[in-house]
Amino acid sequence: TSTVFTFGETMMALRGSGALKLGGSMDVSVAGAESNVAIGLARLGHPVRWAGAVGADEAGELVLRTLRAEGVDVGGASRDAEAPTGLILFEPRLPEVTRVHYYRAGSAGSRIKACAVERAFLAKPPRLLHLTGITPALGPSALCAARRALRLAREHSTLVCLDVNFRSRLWSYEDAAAVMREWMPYVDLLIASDDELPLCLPDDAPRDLAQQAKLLLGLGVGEVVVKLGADGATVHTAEGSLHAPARPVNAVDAVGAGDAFVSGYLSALLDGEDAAGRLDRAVTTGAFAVASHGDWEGAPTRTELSLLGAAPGTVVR
Ligand code: KDG
Repeated sequence: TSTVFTFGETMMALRGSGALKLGGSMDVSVAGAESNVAIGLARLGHPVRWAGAVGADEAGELVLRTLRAEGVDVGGASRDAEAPTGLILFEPRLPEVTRVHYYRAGSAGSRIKACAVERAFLAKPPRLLHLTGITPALGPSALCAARRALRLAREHSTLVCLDVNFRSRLWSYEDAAAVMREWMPYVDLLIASDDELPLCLPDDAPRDLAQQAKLLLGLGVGEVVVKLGADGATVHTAEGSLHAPARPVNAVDAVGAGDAFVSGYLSALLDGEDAAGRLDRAVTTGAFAVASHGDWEGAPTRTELSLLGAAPGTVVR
């Protein structure tokens, strides 16, 4: 059985080395917030199923082949013969500033069908469902599929994790807020950056983060994890709040750090770790992502987790 079920749009990713308009060469890979989490979990040894949709094209083959190679179960994925796999370009414009360009409108991933998600979910009812706020931004079909997944999770007592991941290029603040607010009663574990919390709360919510988290707990969310980037993260539960600083690393690429953080958090949760253990693994996997190029390439295996504490200049022989 797959312990974790997730889906969302995974695209072919092209990463240049400088300003895009100057041309040059690009590296080919894949990127998608949910599949980044899936790969992170698979590397840590957790069975995980990804059930997104790709086009019947070579880019779609690349997506499926990559996930398969990483040990992610893609048995529930679907192929759409009438739409292409989406494309994302990463343009490192300054050492620590990357521009993203999407070519994904009308893509196969955005046209994912609720019935395909339902089939993939029911084939192996999971312990945990992971969704992001990117999927409902992709279009009505993807929104409907995500809603179906939430309903199935409720029917099967599956734990629901939602990473808000607001993408202003894909939809408006108002549209995102309407969906996030509708979803809150279904969410057991909410993960968001500090500026995303208001999207999940009524318009008149207080500005204080701790008060916002408390309101969310009052709405029935079991656990609120606030990502603070270089300042670490804080988890709020009915028992109280706990903060962990970020692990210091030489930052080379922040893309994918949030997803890596989520995979570490979920991994520790599945292992039965307490809040401190969950945060510790999350800031560790997040740091690995920041210290490596690419969305998911730097994700650690279990034995690699301890490498982060090694002194600079360490050679592991
Ligand atoms: O978190 C990184 C991903 O979000 C990004 O690589 C691609 O899924 C993506 C998106 O929609 O922005």
